[in-house]
Amino acid sequence: MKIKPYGDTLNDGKVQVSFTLPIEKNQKGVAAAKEFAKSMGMIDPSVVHAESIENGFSFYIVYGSIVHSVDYDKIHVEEITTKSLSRKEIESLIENELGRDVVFVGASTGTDAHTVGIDAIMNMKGFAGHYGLERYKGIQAYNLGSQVLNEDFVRIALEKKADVLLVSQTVTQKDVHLKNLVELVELLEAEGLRDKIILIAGGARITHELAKELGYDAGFGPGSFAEDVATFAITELINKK
Ligand code: B12
Repeated sequence: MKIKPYGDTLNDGKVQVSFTLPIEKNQKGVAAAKEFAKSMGMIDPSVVHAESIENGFSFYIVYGSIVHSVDYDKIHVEEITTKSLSRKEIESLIENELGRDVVFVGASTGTDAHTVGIDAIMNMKGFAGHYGLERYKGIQAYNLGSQVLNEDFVRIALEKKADVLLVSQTVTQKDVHLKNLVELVELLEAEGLRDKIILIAGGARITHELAKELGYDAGFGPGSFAEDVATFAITELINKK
């Protein structure tokens, strides 16, 4: 099945893009934004928003049509297939199937200072009405915060006898997230720990497919909640028993 973006009428190919240009906001800037959209293959682009954001910088939103379509049937992605359980169901699983507390250790690692994602998954109050792991009976959740070096992360994981490691990576500039994520896998392998723990990555640009490629058990992107992560981890621990 071939699909195209949809704006006004089905298959009209309407898309909207936004970008910043290193110039003042003026009519020349608007014309430059339009030219830029045309060179990206947009037909009849119109600049629907232009705004000055800082001396010498301006922001644009451009709306237009594209001719390309995608064969949806040919698209294959690796996804997590476990159906997420509720917090109560997860707590019962831990009690009945594992009979002990499960230790989660999480951090935003390397030079990454973004904490909101890992907090959303781990903190007591959680995110968007979904409580975080700290709230779960039967889960001991240690959130180490941000800029935690891989060496320290592994050391603390050992000290806490972690069952599950949660790694958050937001900044992807110059592929720093890939290097950092791979380095952690190598460290865990060197310590003989990799097979003993469930290793999970997450972040705005992390997919399950990418995480698997890098040697992780799972990857979670935007829109993930604590129950998705806990369902996956606890199910894996039960399967490993
Ligand atoms: C807040 C913010 C900051 C704050 C962070 C404060 C803090 N305490 O976290 C500050 C100001 C420090 C900051 C700094 C920088 N930032 Co910043 N920041 C953001 C911003 C606005 C929001 C990110 C956020 O909180 N999202 C909300 C959370 C809930 O979403 P999330 O992280 O995706 O988390 C969800 C999932 O991904 C998943 N998840 C996340 N982690 C994990 C972990 C696990 C284990 C699991 C299971 C799931 C999971 O679950 C969460 C809930 O669903 C974004 C832009 C944006 N609007 O997204 C830029 C953004 C992320 N920042 C960016 C950049 C470039 C930077 C800087 C490099 C800027 C600079 N030049 O200095 C620095 C880097 C600092 C550093 N050393 O890391 C870029 C990243 C681009 C890229 N891909 O590399 C973005 C996208 C902005 C942009 N458009 O350019 N930033």
